[in-house]
Amino acid sequence: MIWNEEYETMPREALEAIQLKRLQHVVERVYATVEPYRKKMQQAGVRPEDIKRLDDLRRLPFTTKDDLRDNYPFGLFTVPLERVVRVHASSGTTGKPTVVGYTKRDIDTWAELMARTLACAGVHRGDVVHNAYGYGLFTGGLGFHYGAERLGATVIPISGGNTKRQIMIMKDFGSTVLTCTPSYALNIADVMKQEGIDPSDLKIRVGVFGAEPWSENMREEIERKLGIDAIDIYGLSEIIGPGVSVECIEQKRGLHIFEDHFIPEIINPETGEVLPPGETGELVFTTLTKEAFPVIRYRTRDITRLITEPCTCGRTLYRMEKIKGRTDDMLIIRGVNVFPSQIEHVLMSIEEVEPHYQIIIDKEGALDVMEVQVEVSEEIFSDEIKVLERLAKRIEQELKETLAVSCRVKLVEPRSIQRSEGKAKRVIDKRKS
Ligand code: DLL
Repeated sequence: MIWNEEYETMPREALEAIQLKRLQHVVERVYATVEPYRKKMQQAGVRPEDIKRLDDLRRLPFTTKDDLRDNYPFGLFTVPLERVVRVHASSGTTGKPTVVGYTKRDIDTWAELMARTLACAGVHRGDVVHNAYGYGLFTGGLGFHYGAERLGATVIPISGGNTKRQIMIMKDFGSTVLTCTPSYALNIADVMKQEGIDPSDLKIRVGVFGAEPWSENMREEIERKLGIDAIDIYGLSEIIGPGVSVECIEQKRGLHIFEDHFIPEIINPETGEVLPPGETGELVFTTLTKEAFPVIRYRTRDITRLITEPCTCGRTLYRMEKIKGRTDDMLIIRGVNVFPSQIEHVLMSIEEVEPHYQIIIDKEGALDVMEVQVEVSEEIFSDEIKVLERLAKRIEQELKETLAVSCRVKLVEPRSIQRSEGKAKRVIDKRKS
């Protein structure tokens, strides 16, 4: 089902006309109300009236995470705090969190976008949505909650953690939709197996998973283990939270971006130059309708490409490919660029290993060394040492072929790698400490 037929299937020309009008409005507003935006625009020699065509967007300066930090906590809000009815924050691994604010109308927009998102993933009125995204400053829990309510589904606001209880509730309440991070979905599948629960005894039909990168192979693994359709959803706090883009159940290929609210651009992360459609680079977003916290050309650091070909689902909205990694995720191992997603892809294609892994980077003398720890099943772990060694060597070989750099593989006992209840921590870079 398409939640908002008018906007989601609009001819491109009409959509672009709306985008331009909204863009002009938001640029005027930040220029008039937010000092740091005005200053940056003045330095770049561009005024709101210079935005005459959509292409003029590229004349505006970028906004980065540092701009948000420099104006912590509320410095980039365009409205007084009395009009802000909610704040969220992104955790951030170091230092202060990034704070974002919503007016009443922003919350309403977000609920509409999340209703569209869920509908796009094949969720409908009458579904029972088991929402295991974390509630709190993280945007996942409440974002899904409001969207599912707007859709007319029944929400179970379970949040993350206490996996055995989650499974009991899913079973007893007849949940039909599971929403959580993909790593937590796998964790749930494993606990079900341990508890001797057959997923086919549950009514879960579809999962809407995001908030962290996951490979195609990981999707297959989740779909097989839980017997469901697994849909990818993308978003980030700075833009609105979840509800920026999502795959459609019809294709599961590429995530439709709600372009009447957000303009995507792909840039070369080194030069800042805008790349032509179809090329891979850093994703940049401008919000068109947010009131309290609009952002202009926000550099997400996420790497993807835009797909402009039409989709069979009927939506005219462009799609973005599944996120490949982040510019700041990229590991440089002895001068070679490595994305954790490439490692995941290889691991998930090897039948003998489990989908639980961690990447540990360290230095030995001047040399970077990378160790990939991955769990194997009980049966394999109790096999002869020789068998294990042979398997580790085989994985090392496959990783080397894909990554063009060698690494060590350590096969570890089942359940020895810490399980995630939210975003998984895959990489430990000891060179940084
Ligand atoms: O993770 C919002 C969200 C909640 C999205 C629930 C989807 C579902 P932040 O905590 O601000 O917001 O983290 C945003 O997470 O820049 C990406 O690097 C990563 N990310 C989010 N969704 C995906 C995805 C939420 N589907 C950051 N695939 C983003 C890959 C994702 N990475």
